[in-house]
Amino acid sequence: MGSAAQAAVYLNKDLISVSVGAGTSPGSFNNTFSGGQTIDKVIDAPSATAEEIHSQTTHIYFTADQAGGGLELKFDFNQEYDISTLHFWNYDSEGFDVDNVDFTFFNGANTQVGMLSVMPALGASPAIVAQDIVLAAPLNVRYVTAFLTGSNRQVDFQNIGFTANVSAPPSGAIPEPATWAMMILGFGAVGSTIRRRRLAGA
Ligand SMILES: [Ca+2]
Ligand SMILES: [Ca+2]
Repeated sequence: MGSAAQAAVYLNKDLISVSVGAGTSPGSFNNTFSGGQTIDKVIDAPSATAEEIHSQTTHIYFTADQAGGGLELKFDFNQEYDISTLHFWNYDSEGFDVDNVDFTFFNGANTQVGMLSVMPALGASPAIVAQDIVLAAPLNVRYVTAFLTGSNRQVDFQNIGFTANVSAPPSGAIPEPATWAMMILGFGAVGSTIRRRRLAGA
């Protein structure tokens, strides 16, 4: 097996997808989707160092009805990556910025492989650049759930991004047929456990 590390890549809409999760609390998206805009605004930064000027066409702005409510985002990386840095472009004033993000990381079999809570820094003004948060190596991540909240119910930010390397394939290469069967069974069991937890916590 070659051991040469592949170059880290910045994961944006060219490589990953994002959707609004069913765990999003009751609330309003304000002008976020005005004029046919989509949630892809979360992942449209061309690079980890890109600047973005805040406007109604570049930001994501959610207001929860109740304190503690927030916006849930579900990322799908399409394959497993080892994440090294998280990038967060926050709004520039306390009255609307994101105050906390709970990240949960899952591998390609939808098994949880890590969690992280982040209190992101305020963005700059007028050009917002990312706060870079070095992660303690969540490995083999395909799916990420992010739950964003503001202490005053306001959630306004520009982008979320990830710098990562494609995960190495499992050593030993091709699984035996019996292993595949176990993986499929395991997937079903994990999926139902997660759904039960989610319902219990709702
Ligand atoms: Ca954006
Ligand atoms: Ca705030």
